[in-house]
Amino acid sequence: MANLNSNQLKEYQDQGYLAPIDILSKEEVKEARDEIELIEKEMPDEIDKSERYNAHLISPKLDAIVHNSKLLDAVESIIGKNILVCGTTLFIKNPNQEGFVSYHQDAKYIGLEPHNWVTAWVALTDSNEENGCMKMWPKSHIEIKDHDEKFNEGNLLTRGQTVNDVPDDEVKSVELVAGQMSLHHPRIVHGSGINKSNDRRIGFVIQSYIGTNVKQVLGKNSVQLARGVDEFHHHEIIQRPKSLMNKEDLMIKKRENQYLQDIFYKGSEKKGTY
Ligand SMILES: O=C(O)CCC(=O)C(=O)O
Repeated sequence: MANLNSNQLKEYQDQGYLAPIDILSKEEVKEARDEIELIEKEMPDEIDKSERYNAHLISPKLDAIVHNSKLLDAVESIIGKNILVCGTTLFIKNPNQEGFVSYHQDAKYIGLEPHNWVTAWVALTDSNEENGCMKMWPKSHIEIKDHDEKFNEGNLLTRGQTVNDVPDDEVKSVELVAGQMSLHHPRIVHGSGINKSNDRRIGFVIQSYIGTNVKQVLGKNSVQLARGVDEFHHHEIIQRPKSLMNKEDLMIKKRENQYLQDIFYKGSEKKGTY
């Protein structure tokens, strides 16, 4: 068992995030990156833009990360022993691209209520100041804040959701070595800058692990059972991938990503890239 100890749990609860936590070996990182890059080569449209979501449904290596027992032990410490996975996102920043993520709170637009959920950001490359690592505003998870929707160029968020006036001197960079992860609270304000390095920055984000009591209030979301028992049956349960880029799994991913688009753009007349 690799449950969080009481100091780690306290830090997560006080600060709104916890990092770094060692999860994957170098081999596991390489296998996952290789599988992402193979999908990008063979089926580029299946893993980019509005299809960057839920790649674990077509990639056994990413699926193995989602169901990694060490990772789930840490998640269990936060949300309890019955755990569902309601989605993943690949946040990839290529060198010489202007991609950034504006400061935002996930809980503002993801539609998961109550906030008995946690997001795991798994580094498949090193992630640091130079290549645009995650930046957290500690203790900002107390309440939901106002967001502007900027739909700005280069913003990797769907609507360019932005919390203004985040105090620079309070923000902390979360530097990770490939194979480590951070865990963040649904209401923590976070964002990231552009990649100024010569390699890709790849974050595989399990967004999110939810307790079985959590509902999707903006639309529909199927889930995988990661651990324990689903006593509430709020969501349709989907299976783990049968094989890499399997036809049936590709169709399930397409359907799930359409549900997500419906959630992300609900009530919006504009549509962004993602
Ligand atoms: O990968 C990034 O830079 C941002 C990711 C993010 O916003 C998230 O995991 O919620």
